Amino acid sequence: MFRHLKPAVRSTISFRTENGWLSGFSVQFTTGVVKIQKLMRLEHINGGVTQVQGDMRRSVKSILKFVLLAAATVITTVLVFRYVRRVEVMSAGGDLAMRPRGAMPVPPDEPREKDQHHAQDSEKIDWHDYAAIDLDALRKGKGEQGKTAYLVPDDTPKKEELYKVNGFNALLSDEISLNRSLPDIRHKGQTKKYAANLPSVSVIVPFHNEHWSTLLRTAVSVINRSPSSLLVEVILVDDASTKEHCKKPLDEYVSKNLPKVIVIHLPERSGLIRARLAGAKQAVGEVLIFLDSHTEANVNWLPPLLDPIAEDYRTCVCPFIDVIAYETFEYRAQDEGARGAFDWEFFYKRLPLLPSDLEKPTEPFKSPVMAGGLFAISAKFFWELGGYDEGLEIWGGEQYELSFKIWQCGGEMVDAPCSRVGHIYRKFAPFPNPGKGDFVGRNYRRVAEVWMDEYKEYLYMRRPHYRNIDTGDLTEQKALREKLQCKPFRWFMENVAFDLPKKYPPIEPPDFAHGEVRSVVAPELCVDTENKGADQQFGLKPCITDKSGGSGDQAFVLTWHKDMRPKGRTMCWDVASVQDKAPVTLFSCHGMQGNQLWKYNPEQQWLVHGGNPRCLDCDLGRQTIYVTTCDRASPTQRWRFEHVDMKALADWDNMGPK
Ligand SMILES: [Mn+2]
Repeated sequence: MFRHLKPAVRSTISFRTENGWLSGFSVQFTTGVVKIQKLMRLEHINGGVTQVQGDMRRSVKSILKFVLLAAATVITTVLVFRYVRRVEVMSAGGDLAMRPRGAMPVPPDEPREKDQHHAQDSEKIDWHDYAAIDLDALRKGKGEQGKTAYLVPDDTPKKEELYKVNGFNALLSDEISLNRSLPDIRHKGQTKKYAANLPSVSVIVPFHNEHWSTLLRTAVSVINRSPSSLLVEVILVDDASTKEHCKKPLDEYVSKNLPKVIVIHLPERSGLIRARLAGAKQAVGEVLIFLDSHTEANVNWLPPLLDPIAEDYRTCVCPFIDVIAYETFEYRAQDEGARGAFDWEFFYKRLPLLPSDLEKPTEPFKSPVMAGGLFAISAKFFWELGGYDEGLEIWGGEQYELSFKIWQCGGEMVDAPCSRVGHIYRKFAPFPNPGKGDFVGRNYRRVAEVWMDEYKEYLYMRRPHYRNIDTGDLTEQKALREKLQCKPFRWFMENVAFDLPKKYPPIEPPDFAHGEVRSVVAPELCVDTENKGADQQFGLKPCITDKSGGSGDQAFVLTWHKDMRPKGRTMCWDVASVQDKAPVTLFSCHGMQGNQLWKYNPEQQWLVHGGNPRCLDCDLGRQTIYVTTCDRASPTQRWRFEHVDMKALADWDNMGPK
């Protein structure tokens, strides 16, 4: 019988180590007792024979003893913990005081195989630190609750000086508490539970000349909002900073105030990628979490990152990245989430969530590539994958390298909507180019050569000079791919990033038409945006090709997206109004048709707008343009598009976004 009881009891005891999650604690305990009662009842029903009943009484006795003992342990623990916490919280008044860590230190668990389900691993608990949440809710002051903050006065030379070297309002940061409170902007109305048995964590934060208070706030937020039983260490990797505070003052501050934080100083500038590797090599946690050095971990951020890894150690998990405004330090959501992707120049892009993702907005969803700066991966899997390619320089391409490796070599990548970490997106990049030539291009080529097979040609088509960059030795990377029997890139494209080519086609389809758009009835007039910007109307001007020295913006492209763009710009002709003679304005191209859908009809010489078709028309006297009901008899609705690709037009229905 005790064999049956063990799991329940063990879970209660192990729960003691989870840093006093009090409410969950009593739930756990009650569950344990209920389980015991259930077992007893079961035994009673089955045990009709006297002897069994005798055994039963002894069993009941020992169970009761056990229950009492367990209850006593639990109550004592709760009381002691409450006391300890209250005392330490009361003493934690000032800016630099942090909530206690290691009130009940727990050594990191022995590394375990995480790729199989174990019965005791399936138990889920509520990991929230409600005491800390309640305390945070009471905090008031500058930047508290993630609210917009200001400097008074706001125009000091000191502010400018710090802005210049950081790209954000660092002076304001100094006036905000290191352990400021943040708004809980997760989905409302439910408390998600995560495995009781989660792996231990090393957080790795590489930095180069990071500002004092933003760096420390990163570390403090991680410590305060992570269950101390899970967090082994925070490793700050100083990538040969030149600012004085990054050296001795940091070492001293950390050793005095932040026992879980370790600082590594790299002897020479190594770049983001190698700094991350240096941190990872020293880390002892089962899971490595990489963070930027100007971030803030939000409430209960850790369990949602770890739970999918506990389920399968080959899953890499990214948090949702929230926005910390560079000017005001306001904390807000970026959006409702999207899947990471890239275009064929390797710009990071995003793809919409799939319908199945939208059905479960709080569940982790698969993402083809990570944004790069913030993610959790088991150390075991990271090193199986060889970490990052050590041949990558400074920064650039590493998020693709790791993402492709993860997917192609048997892993999976997900974004966890319930794990939120704020990040300061800088106003501008304050650091000078490290003077290493086109290191980004070199990195891209290394990644393409090792992982992308025939798809690398799509990159080279757009950046032909990549073909001539010396990548250095790739033997080791290729051997790794061979050793791990990684899948081809085609598999990745067809199964993971399957909707990427629709939005970012490897080969751009031909445009339907391009050149000037000339009025048939008044052939001296052309459509001209005059280089106007968003939300501005435009109309007709004398055609500039008719006389030399004319200026304007009269070359247009009816693109394969089925929108009308001034050549070389990503502004689109947009009609938002349904009224008659609705004006045409410019708006950022969204590639989603709708208000920006245009088609050229070469027989009628019409430019037709929208799904509910109306035709481009003009007022010759005022030289304005608008859309209105199409009319075969109207001469002012006829336009000559300079070059028309009749073959592409004939294939209209098969082209472009659906
Ligand atoms: Mn950053």
